[in-house]
Amino acid sequence: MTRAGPFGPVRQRLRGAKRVVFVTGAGISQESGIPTFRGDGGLWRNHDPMKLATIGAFHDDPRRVWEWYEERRRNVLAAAPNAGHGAIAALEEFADTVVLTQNIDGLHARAGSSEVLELHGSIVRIRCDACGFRGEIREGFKALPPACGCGGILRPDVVWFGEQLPRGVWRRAEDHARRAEVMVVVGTSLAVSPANMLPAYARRGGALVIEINPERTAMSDRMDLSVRRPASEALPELVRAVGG
Ligand code: BJW
Ligand code: ZN
Repeated sequence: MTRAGPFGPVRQRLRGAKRVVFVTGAGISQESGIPTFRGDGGLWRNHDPMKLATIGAFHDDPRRVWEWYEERRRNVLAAAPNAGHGAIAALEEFADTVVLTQNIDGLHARAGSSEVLELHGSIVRIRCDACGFRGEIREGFKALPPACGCGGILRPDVVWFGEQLPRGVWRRAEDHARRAEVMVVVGTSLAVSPANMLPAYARRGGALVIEINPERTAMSDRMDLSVRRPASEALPELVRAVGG
């Protein structure tokens, strides 16, 4: 690291920035003990996404899908936000800060971020497509798949492959991306659409676009700066660069 820190090359544009938009993915929660999807140790190494994260898989075998989600719900509810989530929340002292997250773990809000758009839903929220029930349930379910009072089968309120993102959430996310002054893309492989279009929207709108990821991604070449460090180290430095 140089004396200017990892953000040295863009320091002038960061200092005093007033609208910072984050796009986050599983990598930011990896240091809270929540596994990522792709790469070494990723969930898709040992699990077939088409058997666990599609509505077809849920209809075929809701119990199998629910067993996987119950295990992950226990892990998420026992996890705590890390220094990366904390730094994003702390940035609110200096700039309008919005978090567009693909994560379903709720850790940004628990760290204190006040404007978080959950693009892929929430693993803590449960819904019933038969009667429209939607609510947070933190307790484990005794029987799987859990039944709704209406007789329908409950499901996690997450977005599976082939499903649309919640329309209002996506519209607001696009809008924030287009109006960003600085966009920071943290801990995502950018393999999944439409979330992976957000950096391009920001770029077209004239934003400075920075990536924080120990590994290269498919979009690294289109970033103004790629910081190859873990989120928990790089994000506190980013806050210093904007605020200090
Ligand atoms: C660190 C770090 C540290 C590690 N610090 N960094 C063909 C058929 C059907 C659909 C499609 C199709 N082709 C394309 C599609 C569209 C599809 C898609 O994109 N598929 C691609 C995979 C090909 N997308 C959709 O289906 C979306 N809906 C949609 O498009 O609707 C319109 C439509 C409908 C029908 C047909 C076509 C279009 C919905 C996507 C929903 C994604 N759902 C999941 C599961 C959510 C629920 C759950 O968690 O159980 O969302 S999949 C999974 O991937 C999860 C994540 O949010 C998402 C993104 O992953 P993320 O966050 O990027 O994680 P990783 O693991 O990929 O990367 C982690 C990164 O962190 C790595 O780069 C590491 O290096 C880094 N890292 N440690 C910083 N300490
Ligand atoms: Zn119901």
